[in-house]
Amino acid sequence: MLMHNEEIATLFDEMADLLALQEENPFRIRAYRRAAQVIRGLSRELTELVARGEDLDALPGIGPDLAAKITELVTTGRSKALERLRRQVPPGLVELLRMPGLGPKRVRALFLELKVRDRKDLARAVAAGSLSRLRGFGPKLIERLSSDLRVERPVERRWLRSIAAQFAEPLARHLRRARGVDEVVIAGSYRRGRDTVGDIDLLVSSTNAPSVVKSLRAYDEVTRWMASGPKRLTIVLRSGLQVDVRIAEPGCFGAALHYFTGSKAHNIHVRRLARERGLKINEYGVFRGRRLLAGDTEESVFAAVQLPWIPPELREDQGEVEAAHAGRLPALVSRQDLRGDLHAHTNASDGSESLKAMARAAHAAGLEYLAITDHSRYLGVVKGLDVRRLRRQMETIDQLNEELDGITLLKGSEVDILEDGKLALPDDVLTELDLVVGAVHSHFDLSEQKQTTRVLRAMEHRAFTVLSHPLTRLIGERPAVAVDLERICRAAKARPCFLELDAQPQRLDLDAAHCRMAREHGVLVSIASDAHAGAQFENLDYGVVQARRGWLTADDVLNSRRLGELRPLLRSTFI
Ligand code: DGT
Ligand code: CA
Ligand code: CA
Repeated sequence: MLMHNEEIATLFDEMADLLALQEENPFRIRAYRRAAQVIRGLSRELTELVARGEDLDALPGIGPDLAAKITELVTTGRSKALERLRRQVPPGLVELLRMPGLGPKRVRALFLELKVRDRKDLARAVAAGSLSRLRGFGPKLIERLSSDLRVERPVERRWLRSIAAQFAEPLARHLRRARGVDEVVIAGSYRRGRDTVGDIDLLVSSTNAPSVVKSLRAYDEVTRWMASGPKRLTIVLRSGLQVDVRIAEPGCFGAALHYFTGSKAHNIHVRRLARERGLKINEYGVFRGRRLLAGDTEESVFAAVQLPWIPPELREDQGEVEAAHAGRLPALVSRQDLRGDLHAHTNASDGSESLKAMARAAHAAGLEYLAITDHSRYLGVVKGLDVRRLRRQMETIDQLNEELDGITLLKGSEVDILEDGKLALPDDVLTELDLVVGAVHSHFDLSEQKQTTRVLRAMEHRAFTVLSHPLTRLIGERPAVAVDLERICRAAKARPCFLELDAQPQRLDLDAAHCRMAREHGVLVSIASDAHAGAQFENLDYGVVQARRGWLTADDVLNSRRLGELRPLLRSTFI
């Protein structure tokens, strides 16, 4: 049984939740949360580290106790401590903990005083009006809970693309090794780079379908065979991820790839274009009557309808077919275009590695510059830097820049935008920085009018450089705040300052449509890793995919500039 990092991290998060519900020692709880975060940032599987007998204690945030738990999970697939905790806490309480507004304290109160054990109980208690008796449950919170309870959980489960990748990529690699397999591509929404995917569509080019099926049978992560034909199978992996597998002959692989990459709307548009030219397109090729014109490569399929190849990220029928037809497809930004990164954390705030380690990792990721933007000290953010610590960090950065080769550190801060639009650090220190990344971390529920005014006011600050994760969404967890992004774009253009595409896979914020909006307003976008560990410069790959979905070219991206070009742009934001 192979356990993936994501599964281990999820179990650690669950441990933290269960401990919190028992009012356990906050340090222990935080240790599990931090371990989960560190594990998600690792670039190698823990299973592999354990198998090689490597020292897990050496990982940041992992002490001997957690190391032992990881080893137990990896070798036995179980954790006795977790099973004990699960027996002690009613399972429905953990789900309640995920409802906005409910932390461990409130869930405990619900359980102890009203015997609420799950969502159903909670709905009953809300309807009976018993919540108002409890401390810490104001009318606003009760109203919010009551409306959240009315929304049924969506039946369809979508997966973060980054998490689906951890299960889909190893399967693709496994199949590539099967006899008679030419090529394996993950198609569907995954290939189009959507931030979430409903399922995985795996396309295999092979003349030997039985060998592909045999290889699938030998893959021990498959738990369920749902539908099975000689060339079309649906399976479910242990993680719960569903995978549609299609096997295509090499001669029609390009047509199948185009068909199963989608989107459906894009396919329909291209098919209509083909019909107007007296052609027929399907997953087997492009035909005139019964004569096959094209199909082995995607390029040949597009060429048959007189179109250039369209990058998968654009295939949403959002004008890409027209643009291709007119020869006006944008030259999309690629990872190689990124020269630096303007948002990263160290262990001075909530990151897990030192300044120097982050600088080295950025250099190893091919970057020329890295802005260190630890959190300002303010409410929600633990361990944020106050003025004294920030100044000391700035001095250390100056010293490091003397000694480091091939990478330049920039001095920055991720500063909270307070409810009234003020920044959470004093002006004098802000103006000494190379850049100021402003972010909303509180008061997510303001009206659109108030939220927009708040952000616009922050952007007026003379030292403001980049608006970080402008929508402040967490995919699948927290919706976007209500802001008028059109107005924010206009203000950013006039000011000038920049918008960020935070590339953490769970944020990917700006989203694709808003990237496109920024581009149309001529506002440069900073594709930023928001790395909290050296391994997380990989986030940039996800950010680039999202930027491509937003039609961005290298010119539209702030950090595609070399440092020499970047510096005057950063300075131009100071007023
Ligand atoms: P997902 O899985 O919800 O994230 O989204 P997709 O785009 O991966 O959708 P999926 O898995 O249902 O189908 C994969 C591709 O197969 C889809 O992007 C286009 C193609 N496809 C599926 N159904 C149809 C259809 O009825 N007509 C056409 N033209 N294409 C289809
Ligand atoms: Ca799919
Ligand atoms: Ca599918």
